[in-house]
Amino acid sequence: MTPVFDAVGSALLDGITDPAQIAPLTDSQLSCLADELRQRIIDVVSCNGGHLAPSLGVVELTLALLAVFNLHDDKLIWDVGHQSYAYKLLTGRARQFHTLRMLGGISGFPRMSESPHDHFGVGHSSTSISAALGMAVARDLAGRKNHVLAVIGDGSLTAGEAFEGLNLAGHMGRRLIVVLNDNEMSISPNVGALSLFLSRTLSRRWVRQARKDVLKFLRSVPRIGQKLALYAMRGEWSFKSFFTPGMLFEAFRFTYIGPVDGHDITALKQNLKMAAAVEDGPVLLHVRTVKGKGYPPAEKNPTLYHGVGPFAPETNLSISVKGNVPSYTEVFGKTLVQLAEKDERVIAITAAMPEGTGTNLFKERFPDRFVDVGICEQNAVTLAAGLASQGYRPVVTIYSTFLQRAYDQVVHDVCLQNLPVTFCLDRAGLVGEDGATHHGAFDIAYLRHIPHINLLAPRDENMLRHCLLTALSGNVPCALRYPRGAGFGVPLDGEPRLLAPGVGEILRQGERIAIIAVGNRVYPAIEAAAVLAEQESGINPAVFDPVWIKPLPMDQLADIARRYEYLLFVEEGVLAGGFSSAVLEFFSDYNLLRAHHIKRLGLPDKFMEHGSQLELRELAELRSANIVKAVSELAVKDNSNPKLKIR
Ligand SMILES: Cc1ncc(C[n+]2csc(CCOP(=O)(O)OP(=O)(O)O)c2C)c(N)n1
Repeated sequence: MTPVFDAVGSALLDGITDPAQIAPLTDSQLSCLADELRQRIIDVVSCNGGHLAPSLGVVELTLALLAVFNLHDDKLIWDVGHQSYAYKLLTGRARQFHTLRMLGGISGFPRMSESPHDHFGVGHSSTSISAALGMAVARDLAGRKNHVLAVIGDGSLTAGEAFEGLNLAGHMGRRLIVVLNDNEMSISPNVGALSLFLSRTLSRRWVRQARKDVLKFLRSVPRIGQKLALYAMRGEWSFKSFFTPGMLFEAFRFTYIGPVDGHDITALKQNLKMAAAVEDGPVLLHVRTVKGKGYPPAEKNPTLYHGVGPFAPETNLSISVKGNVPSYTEVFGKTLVQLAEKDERVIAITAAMPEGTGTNLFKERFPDRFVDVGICEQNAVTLAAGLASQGYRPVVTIYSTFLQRAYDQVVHDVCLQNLPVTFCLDRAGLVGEDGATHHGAFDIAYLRHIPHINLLAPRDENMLRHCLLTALSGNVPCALRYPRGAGFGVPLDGEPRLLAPGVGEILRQGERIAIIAVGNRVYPAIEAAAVLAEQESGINPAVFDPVWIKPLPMDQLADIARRYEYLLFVEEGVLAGGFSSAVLEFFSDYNLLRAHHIKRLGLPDKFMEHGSQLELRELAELRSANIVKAVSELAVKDNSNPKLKIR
């Protein structure tokens, strides 16, 4: 093994190419390494953006884990994986770390394909305990002895899947270590009864009082009272575990250890060793950390620094330069408040993302009509169904990728009963640097086949407002999909207006060629059409915005099929089962297909990786220049056929 360093004060981090180099380090060396890790994380995240506060909070925990466990043999799963930057730096990726989240660079989340030390791919929360249990069962079947660990945050612990994992792990009694990283935060402050149970308020104030009462009672027992009290005090540890979160985890048949200071490397190592020594069943080690630890602005405002764009660390202020154009999220958040002022039935629901979905405004204005369910997307959807069944107009505000979790609830609880729940799917399409786990690639495909649901794709932020009003005014389930980031900077009409169901808009008349573009691809299509029309080629495409993905604007589409021979579809979603596939099904069912020449642009049948949204759109051939090229190719292809020759 290469020695890590020879003198105190020299750079440790760059010498670490293998996690096995951590174990021999002294605690004071580890604490120097912690400083270096923090600095490197801040340096890189301030350039590339990323999950800053979560990663800073687990630096000591990561070092202690690597010091105690053998990552060549033991298995470690990070829940969500947004806190894994120190782990990446210590497991052979320090040299590539500057490429974090960049196209072709290392991912912002653990990926099995990226490193042999990423034992399980993550990005969506609360999977770690189930996956770890699976690995523990596999280990036992193979007669191996390695440890399996899951590190899960208190926010991620609110999800049903985490409890399903705990429940089964307790029942199966396998050897497994769950490390609970308790920082009292999800992205925003954690919610739910569980968070109160874990909180310091309960375990300090309440325990102190309970302890006093019990001792008073024991002392009052005639003759032996004093002895009983002494005995109880000696049994402090079990006493504490009875009245602290230990109660909960022990009910799940876990051995509970903690709480431990998550920034004290010595204590962490000791307690991890204790956990590793438990041979007869699962252990939960409760670690308390400070989110954003070591970078004061992030400690002060962990929500803002949970996930950031590039910023200047020395000024601590300029987190990503904001343009004048509002984001879809902002426009949505304001419009929802505006509409809720007039309709008391409107209730906003988020699954732990008030800031990300723009519902923080709503929360301030209508605290009684706002529900943050925690990271519980299924709960969000069925709760909405319950509200809708009682005459309310719940709006589930959620990222496209996270609604995947609640597919059955959308089908079974909402659509089957035709309940008027509105789903506002932010981050639909390519999200950029968060990559494969976070792209909203599948929503059209996983929603459009469900009976009763309506599905709208606004082309800009103004249209988003009309879509929202339309969804809230209907009597059926309705989903809107809109992308991450700034809108197109179009003027916003004073009042949102109702859209006629299943009616799209012809935005440009043309000849022989029609571009049918969905949502945020409409403007690039218009731009492409204008470029083409200016060229000598004589190509002059029409542009159609269907607005509605379901119900399809059938009359208009049928007309397009009759009038245009060349059809180009563009959508920022998977082609398989997506919008163009719906239109082609319709054309086929109604015998509308003639000798059309058709090309479809959309997301391919593979997971798109991370990179900027622009780069990824370029890769997926979804930008206006790609549209120009695709139309030209359609036309050129057909120029070989004199009968259909373009002018
Ligand atoms: C299923 C799912 N829903 C929402 C998210 C978005 N998300 C990422 S991290 C996070 C908070 C996690 O809180 P916690 O587990 O306590 O970790 P911390 O960030 O506090 O370290 C949320 C809501 C997600 N990754 N997965």
